[in-house]
Amino acid sequence: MMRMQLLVLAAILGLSSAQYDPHFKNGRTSIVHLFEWRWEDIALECERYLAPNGFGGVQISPPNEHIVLDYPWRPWYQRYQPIGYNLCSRSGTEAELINMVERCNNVGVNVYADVVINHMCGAGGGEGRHSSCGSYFSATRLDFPTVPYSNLDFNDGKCSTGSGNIENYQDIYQVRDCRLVGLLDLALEKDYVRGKLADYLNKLIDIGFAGFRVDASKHMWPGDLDVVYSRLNTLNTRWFQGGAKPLIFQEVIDLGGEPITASEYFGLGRVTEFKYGAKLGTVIRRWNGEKMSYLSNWGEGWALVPSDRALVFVDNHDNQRGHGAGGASIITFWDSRLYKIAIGFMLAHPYGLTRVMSSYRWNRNIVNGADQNDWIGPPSYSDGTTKPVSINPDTTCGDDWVCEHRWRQIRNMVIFRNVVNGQPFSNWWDNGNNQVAFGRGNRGFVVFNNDDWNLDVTLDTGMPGGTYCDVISGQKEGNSCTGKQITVSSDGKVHFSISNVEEDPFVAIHADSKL
Ligand code: QV4
Ligand code: CA
Repeated sequence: MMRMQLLVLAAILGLSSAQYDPHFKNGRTSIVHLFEWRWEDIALECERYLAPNGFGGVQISPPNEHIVLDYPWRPWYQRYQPIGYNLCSRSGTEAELINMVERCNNVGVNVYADVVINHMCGAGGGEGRHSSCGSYFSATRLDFPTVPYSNLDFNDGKCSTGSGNIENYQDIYQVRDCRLVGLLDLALEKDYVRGKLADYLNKLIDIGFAGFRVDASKHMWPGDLDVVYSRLNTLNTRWFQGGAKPLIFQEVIDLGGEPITASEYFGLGRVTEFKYGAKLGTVIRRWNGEKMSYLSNWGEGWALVPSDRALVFVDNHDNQRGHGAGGASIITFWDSRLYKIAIGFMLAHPYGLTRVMSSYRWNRNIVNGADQNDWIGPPSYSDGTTKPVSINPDTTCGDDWVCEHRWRQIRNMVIFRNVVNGQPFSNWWDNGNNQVAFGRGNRGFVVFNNDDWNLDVTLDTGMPGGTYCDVISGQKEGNSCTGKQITVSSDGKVHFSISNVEEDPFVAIHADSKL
């Protein structure tokens, strides 16, 4: 009885230190994925932009040693083909990585690593020292001496398909024990392999990482992951509370229709909710008769995973270029007007732990719906090294770095989410079509017009009376407003008018944008 009560107590107290918690500082609420950025640039960005603008954390590209591919030339995806767990990568050296984590943590911005632990490089990866740290390996002989892994550490014997690859996603044994697109599949049932993976993750935790995106989690057995996670250290107490566990968000693509579901991984950590961007994209594109008014019960009401298990995003590094899953409805920076609406909705809505994508531009070449240039890596010099992220005088980025997170509308909605944190979803209104509005208690209110006609309506906002600055068309600067001014009457009502042809057909006000 006593023991039982203690266990229950431990479970309750443990909630805040559990692997679902991002451990954000100072009331911050969102993660930004700085895809393919160099460590030095991320350190600078934490100090000069992310901390001052209230970003809670950054997801980085895989920090471990990876294959270097000559054909196609230095594709971004070479980083999803590990050679070992040394910490030199296309983004920089181990010293630069450590320096970055320290500098980000010192300004209260958490760092999450993308960890690739399901596999090593592709079976066709050859042999030699063609890797980011120059370690010898042989994909042909399944030999990775820098770990070391040998042919005993892979799943080949367990996979029953003729090709050795996953051929049928309806067969859970293939999905977990065969090769994902030819990538050499690690035997996570082996204690030796589990130990190597736990050592790698612990090295990152000790450096000061706050958690992990676990790549290809669908392709690993939940029981094996459980053992690896159970061996993880708690976070570095230089920056985090004693006993804090790393945030874990697992890449499980579950759009329905497969026997493996995201729910199998809920006990282990959060999961990436891929239905979120696919469905929201369909609504905002107004495909299949979908309308924004249907979003009144967005979240679990749309069969999304429970909010406290969800890591949500409009697009990710795969589905913005046709990899992975999500399909044509996914909205990206290429459709910037719709993208701002989608991100604005995501950041205003209380559901899920939100991640903003930050991309680079590449030469798209779409033939029959497929991008022939989906492999192109980050902006680079001719020797294949990544260009620094340059910053223009107007604070946007140059050299083909898109920096969505620096777009005024997106950055200001990241701040909006912090200001309304913990407030309930309230005062929903819709016109039965694509004009919708909602509040977050008495701390914030948003209105969207995604119809082909003007919006003109008086709404109950739940906000205290006064004049507020719209943070989409501009923002509050000192005591003035560079955008639209919105007057809330003493009873909380506002008359909104939003033309359908405005650059950004939505408006957002919050407690800190009051003039
Ligand atoms: C090729 C052939 C195979 C052949 C193999 C032989 O296509 O049929 O067996 O050679 O060696 C690249 C190439 C791919 C190539 C493979 C191995 O694109 O053609 O196979 O390398 O050489 C990224 C890219 C992949 C890339 C991979 C490794 O998206 O294209 O493969 O990196 O470089 C599913 C999963 C999900 C996954 C998603 C893409 O459930 O987990 O597919 N998403 C994650 C990452 C993603 C990454 C991986 C998983 C793998 O988000 O970026 O794949 O780590 O939905
Ligand atoms: Ca596997």
